[in-house]
Amino acid sequence: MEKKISILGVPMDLGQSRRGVDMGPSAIRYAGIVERLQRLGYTVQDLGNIAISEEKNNTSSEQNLNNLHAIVKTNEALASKVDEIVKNNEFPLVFGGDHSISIGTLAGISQNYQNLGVIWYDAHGDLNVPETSPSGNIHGMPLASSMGFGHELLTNIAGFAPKVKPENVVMIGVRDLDQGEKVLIKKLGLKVYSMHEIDRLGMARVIEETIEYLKDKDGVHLSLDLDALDPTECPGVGTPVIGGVTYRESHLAMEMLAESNLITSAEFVEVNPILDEKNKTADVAATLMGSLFGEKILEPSGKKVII
Ligand code: NNH
Ligand code: MN
Ligand code: MN
Ligand code: MN
Repeated sequence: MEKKISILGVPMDLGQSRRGVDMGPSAIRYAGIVERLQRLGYTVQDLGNIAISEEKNNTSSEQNLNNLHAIVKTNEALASKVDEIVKNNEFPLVFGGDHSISIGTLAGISQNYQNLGVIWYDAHGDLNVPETSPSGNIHGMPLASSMGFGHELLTNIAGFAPKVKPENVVMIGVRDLDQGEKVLIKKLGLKVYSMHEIDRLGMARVIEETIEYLKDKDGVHLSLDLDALDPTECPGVGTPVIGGVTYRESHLAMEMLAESNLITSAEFVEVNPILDEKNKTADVAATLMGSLFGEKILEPSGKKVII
């Protein structure tokens, strides 16, 4: 893993319907993430937040794509910033904001890899296109968009498509899919560890298999939606789904990914402090990041942290 980490906040809430997720980056910073990563020996620079565009939609061909233009504009800016970070040999660590920002993160990262792997850790598939979306919310579309499915303005961020090959994607934690998403999963033959597989195999085996599946990629991006975790442990998310991954399982997953040394970029999204209980969800996000970057219970880290 790169020893230099560059943090970018994206206070985006236009990809979904609940206000407050724009405060996610602040909440994660407040949880002490910069200091935590510094204690682990990294050089950390916080680049602050990307400005969110307020551009209005303008044509009727853009139905069921709420706030399309603002999201496209913001993602273009995010993509070039992330691209710059990767080209500087720094590890891009992006804080959301809602999951629509993943379109920009992946657009920036994928320019720098031939064969990028992606781990989509989420209760949802995020595989909708405007024709299948029940909500018109773009945070339900980023994985489809990044594989080249959906409105051209979304698939073509940074001027090229697709960003990710379907065979390079592993989905973990899925338990709420819309009809069209199920069809796309079948059609593309996506690798999915739904809650059913996690229950049966256990998280250790799921991550072992994921590592094995992605080990030959030239980079692996982790896109972690906090709603993958159970709402009892992560209540601060806009679309909670009962029966999620536990904190311990997620923690183990991050430790195993750290040991694998495969992860080359990451984003943590959908933290909504307004819906949270005492910043619990942001604290979980920060702790998971600690583990992803190598924090271990039995190794000194300079300060007592509960992991
Ligand atoms: N599938 C639903 C939709 O497209 C919900 C998506 N919500 C998410 N995705 N939080 O991760 O609107
Ligand atoms: Mn338009
Ligand atoms: Mn998501
Ligand atoms: Mn989700």
